[in-house]
This record gives sequence, structure tokens and C-alpha cells, in this order.
Amino acid sequence: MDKYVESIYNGIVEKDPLQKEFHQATYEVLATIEPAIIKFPKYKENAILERIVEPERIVQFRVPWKDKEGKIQVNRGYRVQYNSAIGPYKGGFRFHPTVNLGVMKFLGFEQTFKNSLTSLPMGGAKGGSDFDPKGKTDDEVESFCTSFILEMYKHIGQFLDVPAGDIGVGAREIGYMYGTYRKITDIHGTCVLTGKAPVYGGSLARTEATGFGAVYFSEEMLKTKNHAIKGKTALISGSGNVAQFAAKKLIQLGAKVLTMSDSDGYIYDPAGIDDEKHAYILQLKNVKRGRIKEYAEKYSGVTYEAKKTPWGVKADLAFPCATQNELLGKDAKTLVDNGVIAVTEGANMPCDLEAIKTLQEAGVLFSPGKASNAGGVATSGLEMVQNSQRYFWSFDEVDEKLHGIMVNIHKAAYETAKIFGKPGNYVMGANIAGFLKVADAMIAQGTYA
Ligand code: NDP
Ligand code: 2IT
Repeated sequence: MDKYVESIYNGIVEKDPLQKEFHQATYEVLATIEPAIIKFPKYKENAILERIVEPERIVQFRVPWKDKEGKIQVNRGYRVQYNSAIGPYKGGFRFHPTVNLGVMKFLGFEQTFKNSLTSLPMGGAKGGSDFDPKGKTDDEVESFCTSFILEMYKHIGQFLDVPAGDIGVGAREIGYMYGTYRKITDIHGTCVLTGKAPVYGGSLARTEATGFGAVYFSEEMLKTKNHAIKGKTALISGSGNVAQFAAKKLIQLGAKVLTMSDSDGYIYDPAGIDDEKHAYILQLKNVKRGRIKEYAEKYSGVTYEAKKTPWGVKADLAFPCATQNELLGKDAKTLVDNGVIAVTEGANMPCDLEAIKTLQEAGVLFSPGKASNAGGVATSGLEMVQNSQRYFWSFDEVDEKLHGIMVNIHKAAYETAKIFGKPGNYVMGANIAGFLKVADAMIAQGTYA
């Protein structure tokens, strides 16, 4: 690494030695934008790296709520408002026991570059809590969400910060939070949260957007090698929002989806998940809130592997869509040995640095989440546009715009990698393309903005 860029990374590790995920995310970006830093001295002269790695603001607060026995529980809430140079802060809320400040910072940092890639005017942020919605009753989730927004509402707004969902936060949680926000502020109709249900101002196709977008991105990568989705076998990890709709689009485009998973294990269906089985998964996960294991109990010929990830199954395509660091170097090696053609990140940072290196060195098409999962936040951006217009677009109109945005992100990442001498390196292409716009906006707005 260049000495100056390395000094920035070392400073990050020294300041916050325990924030491992944050180190990983910043390392990946710094190591790949280095050629742009060397080529354009203005970024060093304006201390852009020093500034861009530091969040503009962090809010941390306690969230007291009542469990079903009437006992008061306390969780910790966060909002990391990372960078607002190109637009109001934007990014999801994650409710998961693994949430801590380092995880929030890695996600907010990633979001800054991702949102820039969408071409829409959105800054980067992330928030959430170490609250675990799994196994909680609807009343408990409502109590938590209400308490969370009682503090969070002070820090968000249509021109300030517009949160959405992420792990553990879907339509149910957004509904409770929106209702509380509306009740406290008497403000309705402006876009303070995205991922709302369409009956009260949400965008059609937002639910589908991240998964669909990842498949559209994958399709563009495959085209560069004269491949198509049709007829390919695919592995998916996760069975939440992103995984569900990556599966749906893959099935629609004629791929055979062999696996899905949750944090307990994965199912392998050699016959492939069809429309009827897919509808069962949606019911199982979104309504019954059950475990993926039940799929293997319902359908014959399906195997269930407890406590394992699906990367040992032979397939053409892989879509890690669950969580960070779920596909490690050794898994990447297995995928390569099994002839994988493309690995498309649906989750944020699901592949560790060793896995990325292994895949790239083997010539596998690899896309970083900030490019291939940007369809979710892009469609959140389209929800903001529709709310501002006091209007809505049809599912097909939104889907067509999403598709166009994913094609453009692919083009930007592909062309930028070529310009900087690493054709096919989507990590470098996406990081530099995302960085340049934010960095130039920061320079234009001066030292103090
Ligand atoms: P969901 O909560 O809907 O689903 C998460 C899925 O991943 C579940 O199947 C869950 O299993 C599994 N999972 C979560 N944590 C772990 C873990 N520590 N180990 C193993 N499995 C785990 O979340 P989303 O689908 O919304 O998000 C998935 C990923 O996609 C995240 O990285 C998120 O940041 C990213 N993302 C989401 C976007 C969105 O629009 N929702 C947009 C862009 C990226 P279990 O139920 O057992 O916990
Ligand atoms: O990681 C992400 O991009 C998201 N969770 C979606 C954020 C958003 O504002 O829609």
C-alpha cells in the first residue's frame, strides 16, 4: 500500500482497535482507491481520506421497552450519520444481537459509496440496535420500535436523514416506527422512512428491489463473458428479504436455485426451488417466522445441514445474501474448485478479504455488495421521489428504473476498473467510482461542511 494511504488505515486501527468489521471495510476501500489518490493530488491536499473515514455524527442512546411478562428490558440504539456531502443521510436500521458501534460504522461507511453509485442524491448512514426480534411477540416488537423512535425521531427527517430496513427490520418494524413518528410529530406524507407498505406511501417493488437488483447486476457481469442466467445453477445463503427476491428473480430468469439458509443451517434442493416452493418460503419466513429446516421436512429429496453454510454445493453462481463474513477464504476455494462462474454479493461484506482475493485470482466474476446490492437503497431513493411528488409509479415502472440503475452501476464499475488499469476488478471500479463523486462534493463544499 502507498505510505500515505497506509497511514490513514493505521490511524483507523489505532483509534478504534476493537472495530474489526470497520477495519475490514476501510481496508478494502483504501487499498483499491489508492490509484485515484495517487493520480489526483487534490484528494490528499484536501485531507479527503482523513475526513471520509470519520463519521460526521454518531448518536447512541438507550432503548427501554417492556417484554411480554411486563419486565423492562434495555437495549442500545445507534445512528451513524456518515457522510452528507451529496444528499441527506440514507441507510437502513439493523436489529440484531451482533450490532455494535464497529458494525454500524462499517455499514455506514459502505453505504456512503453505495449511495453515490446509485447516482441519486443520498448521503450515507446506518443505524439500529442489539435488540433481537427473533422469537419476540408482535407486542414486544412494537414496544421496542416505539421506544427506539421516541429518541430516534429527533435525529431524522426528509432533508436530514431517511432510514429504512436491514437485517431484522422489515415491513412490520417500519410500520410501527412510522406510526410512532407520525403520532409524535404530526407529520405525514413526507418521506422520513422508506420501505413503507404501499398502502401508506411505500414504493411498489421496494420489497423486491435488493434481490432483483443483485440478479440484474449479476446478469450484466455474466454478459461480459457471454454467459446468461438461464440454465445456470445457483446457491443462495440467507432466507430473508434479499435472499427471497434474489431467488424469485433467478427462478423467473430460468436459473435453478439449489440452496437457501438461515443462521441455523442450509437446505439443498437438487430439484431446484420452484414457484410453489418459493411461495412456501415466503409464508414460512415472513408470516410464520419459522426456520428454513422446515422446508426440508415438507419437501422430499431435500437435505438439511445444520450449522453449515451452502458453499460446498457445486453450482455456477453464488449469491451470499445473509450477513458479513459468511463466505471465507476456504469457502471461496471450494467454490472455485467446483467451477463457480460468478459470486454476487447481496449482503453487505459477506465475503472476507481472503475470499475476495481467492475469487479474483481464479478469474471468477466477483461483485462487491456496495455495487450489486445497491438496488435496495436506489429504490428507497425512488420512494423518496414518489413521496415528494405526492404520487406513485406502477410496479413495472419502478422495476424498469431499478433495472436501468443496476445496468448503470455495472457500467460505472466496469469502465472505472478499466480506466485505472484493472479490467474486471469490480471492487476497484465500484470503490473508485463511488469515491470520486463524494470526494469532489466534499472539496466543492469546503473544509467545514
Ligand atoms: P433479513 O433480516 O430479512 O434476513 C437476514 C437473513 O440472513 C436471515 O435468513 C438470517 O437468518 C440470516 N442471518 C442474519 N444474520 C446471520 C448470521 N449472523 N449468521 C447467519 N445467518 C444470518 O435481512 P436482509 O435480507 O434485509 O439483509 C441481508 C443482508 O443484505 C444484510 O447484509 C443486509 O445488510 C444486506 N442488505 C439488505 C438490504 C435490504 O434492502 N434489506 C439492502 C442492501 C443490503 P436468521 O433468521 O436465522 O437470523
Ligand atoms: O444496506 C442497505 O443498502 C440497506 N439496508 C437499504 C438502505 C435503504 O435506505 O434502503
